[in-house]
Formats: sequence, C-alpha cells, structure tokens
Amino acid sequence: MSKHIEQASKFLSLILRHSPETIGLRLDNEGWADIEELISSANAKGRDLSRELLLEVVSTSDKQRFAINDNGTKIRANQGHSIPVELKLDPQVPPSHLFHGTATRFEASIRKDGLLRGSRQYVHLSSSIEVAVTVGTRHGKPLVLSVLAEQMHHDGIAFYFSENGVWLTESVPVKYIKFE
Ligand code: HQG
Repeated sequence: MSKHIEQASKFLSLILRHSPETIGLRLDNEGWADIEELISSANAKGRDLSRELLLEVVSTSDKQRFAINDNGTKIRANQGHSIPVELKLDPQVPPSHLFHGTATRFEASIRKDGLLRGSRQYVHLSSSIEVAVTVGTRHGKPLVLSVLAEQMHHDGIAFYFSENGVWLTESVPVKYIKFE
C-alpha cells in the first residue's frame, strides 16, 4: 500500500472511530459520516482528501475497515470505535474458541481483571490465531489468549460479529480465558 493511502487510512480511522470533532464533523447515531461533508471538512483543515482517494482507501483496506452505504453518500468505520455508536449488530453465536492478541506485559493485569475494552466500545477477538498474533505485535511482544466463547455464550454473554469479521464482546471475565 502506498504511503499516501496508508496515511489517509489512518486519518479516516481517527476521524470515524475516535474524534470527528477535530475537523468539526458530526457522525450520526450509527457512526455514518456524509462523504461530501467529511471531504470538505478535512480540506478546510488543510488535509488532502478527495472522493477518489477515499474510495481507494476503502477498496484497498486489508481489513475492510470502512463501509460505504448503498447509494455512495456515507461512510463509517466497521469497528474499533471509542466514541459511542450503534452499529446495530445482532448478537451472534460465536465459535467454541476465539483468540485475543495482546502483549506479554499486560498479562498480570489481564489475569487480575480479565479483558477490558479500555477506551473502545468492545473487546476485539478473532477466530484466527495468526490475526491475534498480528494484533498483539502492535503492542509489543505478542501473547495470544484463548477465550472460551461458547461457554460465555452459554452463560448469556452477548457476542457480535462486525462487518469485517471481528468478534466483539463487552468484556471477558478471567474464568473464560486460557493463558498458555
Ligand atoms: C489490553 C486493530 C491490561 C488489550 C486490531 C490490548 C483490532 C488489557 C489493549 C483493533 C486489559 C487495548 C483493536 C487488562 C485488555 N489489563 N491490558 N485488564 N484488558 N487489555 O488497541 O484489541 O488495525 O484498544 O489486550 O486489529 O489491540 O486499527 O485493542 O492490548 O481489531 O483496524 O489493552 O485494532 O484494528 O488495545 O485492537 P486496543 P486491540 P485496526
């Protein structure tokens, strides 16, 4: 991916997940931004962004981070928000095990408190160990935890599945985590 697209992707993640107000933009309840408004607000802050570049970011995103609505007027992040948005995801039955990638330095704290969502809306889990390793590596020496998702579901804890394949849940109590 070119540096230009990567920078634009990071900018869109920042605006659509965490701080639309930095360019004076408002998202609706479900996290959608009007594309024209997003572009003009970004340009007004001196940010180089065009519809063409935005569409290129969306189509080349390795993790399909963004979605565009049916008539091409709005964009939102598929997951990863720290601001409250209603993604309107229905609870789903998870696979028996899911994985969470973290860094070894967080282990003691996770053993004590379980997995907490921190500033984000949900704890992020994946069905693949490889993805969890990549996610953990962002934070340091990776540690992959196995989560007893089926058991959590059986105990009445809700799971959601984002449009781009990330499993989401509000927290994971220690008793459902396997450290190995
Ligand atoms: C850790 C990326 C101490 C948690 C990825 C993680 C993901 C605790 C960090 C998405 C803890 C939060 C999200 C506890 C959790 N004590 N540390 N009790 N509970 N943690 O970035 O899951 O590329 O907010 O293990 O692919 O790393 O941006 O979450 O290490 O899907 O699209 O606190 O971001 O996607 O870090 O990553 P983050 P995450 P994008």
